[in-house]
Amino acid sequence: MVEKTADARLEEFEARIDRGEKIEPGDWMPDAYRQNLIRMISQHAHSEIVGQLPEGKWIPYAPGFRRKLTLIAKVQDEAGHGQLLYRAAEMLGKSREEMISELLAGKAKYANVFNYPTPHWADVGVIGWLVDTAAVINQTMLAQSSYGPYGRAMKRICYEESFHIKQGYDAVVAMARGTADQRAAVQAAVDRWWYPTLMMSGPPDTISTHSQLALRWRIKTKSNEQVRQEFVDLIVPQIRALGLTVPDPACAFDPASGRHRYTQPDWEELKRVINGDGPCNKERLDARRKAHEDGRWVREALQAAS
Ligand code: BYC
Repeated sequence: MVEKTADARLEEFEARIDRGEKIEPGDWMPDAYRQNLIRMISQHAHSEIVGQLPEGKWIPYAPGFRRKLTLIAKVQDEAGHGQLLYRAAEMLGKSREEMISELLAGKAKYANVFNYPTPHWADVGVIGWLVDTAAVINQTMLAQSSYGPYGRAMKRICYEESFHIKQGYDAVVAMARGTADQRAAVQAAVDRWWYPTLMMSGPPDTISTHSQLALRWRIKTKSNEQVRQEFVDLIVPQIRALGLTVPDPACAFDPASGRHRYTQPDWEELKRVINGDGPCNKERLDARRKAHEDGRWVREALQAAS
């Protein structure tokens, strides 16, 4: 049998992507496709795991039994999402241990939003509502990813994330219809989370380093900017319907484009926060390191039993 040239294999790979076929772990793929997926999926897995912390902190203080139960369910879901995603990345050839040690060493990235504090119960509602809405818009797009295991994981995750949005929205509605103090608290939380949530969709196409390749190979099917615009168009009417204010005086509906105009976040702040210099990076990584140490005996017991 004649061995195919690298060019012919790449051509065949790209033709499969153009036909909308899914790439599976055992299929031939360019190394840059594999490395990009490992990078993105492992960062996504870390985001789910670190993302448990800002809201998890509020479990003991949740106002009432029903809110406590739904918050526990949500935080537990995030742990499950992390497991699914670590598995999807492992199938590409990088071990879970390696990914986790990079996280604990502070070398791996995870979503910027989880490096901000949650000083009030209102933050829990606003994270569920704003952050999870931004996440679902992005993940609905990623469900169409050319890499089969990632797309399938996204479908399952999006079902659960939709429940998370309801959990957050329900808490926000209760506060927005509550006392003047509750309304002020929820507005302050919207003010805190607005720009970090806009940053969550990633830098604009002009400065994004990986988007071009990710779009060419349909790892992503929309640009960061498209995803962010969809989020703004969906969420701004919801914020206003609750009598709350978007903390951006320039944010306005533009009838000509059918889109909302808005002020771009500070991209230098994103760079600082994802590179370790955000308000809570140290606290988050210390919590993960402690959890990893506390769980050592479980890993050792499982290893001894296998
Ligand atoms: N945060 O070239 P770019 C959740 C990094 S969790 C951190 O545009 P890309 C939830 C980027 O990684 C859901 N880092 O990159 C959980 C890259 O760094 P490296 C989280 C960011 O990958 C618990 C560099 O900047 N979702 O829903 O094309 C509770 C250049 O950027 C960010 C995902 O992880 C950021 N915001 O696009 C509640 C989705 N933005 O690798 C909720 C999967 C950029 O060169 N990921 N960077 O060192 C993606 O969709 C994309 O990777 C991104 C960025 C949109 C994040």
